[in-house]
Amino acid sequence: MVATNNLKTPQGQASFEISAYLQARQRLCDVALEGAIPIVYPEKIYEAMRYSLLAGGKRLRPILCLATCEMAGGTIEMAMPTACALEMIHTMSLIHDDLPAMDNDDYRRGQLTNHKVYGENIAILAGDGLLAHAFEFVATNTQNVPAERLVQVIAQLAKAVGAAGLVGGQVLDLDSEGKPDISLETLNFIHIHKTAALLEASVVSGGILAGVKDSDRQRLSRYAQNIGLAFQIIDDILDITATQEELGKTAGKDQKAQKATYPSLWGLEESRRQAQQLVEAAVAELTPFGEGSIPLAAIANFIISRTH
Ligand code: GRG
Repeated sequence: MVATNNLKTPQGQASFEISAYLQARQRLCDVALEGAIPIVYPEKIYEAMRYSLLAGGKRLRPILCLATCEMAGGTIEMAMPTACALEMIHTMSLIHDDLPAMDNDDYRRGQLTNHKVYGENIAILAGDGLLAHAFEFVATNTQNVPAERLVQVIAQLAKAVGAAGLVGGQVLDLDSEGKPDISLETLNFIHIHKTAALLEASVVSGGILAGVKDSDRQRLSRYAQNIGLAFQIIDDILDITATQEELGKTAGKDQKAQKATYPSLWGLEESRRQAQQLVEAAVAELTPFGEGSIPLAAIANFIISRTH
């Protein structure tokens, strides 16, 4: 049974229960993900893939995909395979990001990182397995979507992962370690690619599945790029202000790695102000979608009020 949007309009005033909405959507995604990777021989690799995929997480990327598809007139059923694929890709990037050769972290999503439990070799393969499975899953499980839209979605996901997206952002991020004085331009490049690209793919793929026209697709891209940068600014702030228990991963890592961050460039208060401005710009892109855009607007606001 698909959860409703919890839209309420008391005395003509629109209100929207974002935490109930996110919880319900998170549950839907968790159920779909639970069934997406059965354990078969050789069990070890499937267990490693499931260990990180099913460890929780906000499920923000799949939720964005579902919400955009619905807003644009599609259904949750049309978008769920893509939503699951986005979470598989995201989880792959977390596993690889945590490896000793990358960010070298021991904790993620409140538990030991994949390589700490399964070893580096299996963790690399678990990421590779998740990445490949994501594309197979979209291609073989999507129903009631014209093939040409599906091809566009697959292209969108691939672009977000490759050198024009996550990989490119990660390369510059690695280069910037120990260089606290990199420019705002470089910092933006890193996060537009490392963080915003997959959020953009999440939103735009939801729109493509529902068949949005080109001008709306561009609006969706701008909405997502803005929330992507706002998301990263808040991530940088939380790395300073939140505890390991709240984050589920090691806190205070940026300072230790002498990384330039938005707070290191602007300070905490200005960083919060910039994030707020980006969210306002994002929400402005949703105007033509009318009341149907309430969930996406609420998600944008959630991104800057989040505590983990
Ligand atoms: C190997 C093809 C390939 C790509 C990987 C390692 C890498 C290249 C990129 C790193 C991408 C990365 C880890 C970006 C950080 C994005 C980010 C802010 C993650 C935290 O996301 P949340 O807060 O986490 O949504 P949860 O756990 O809630 O899902």
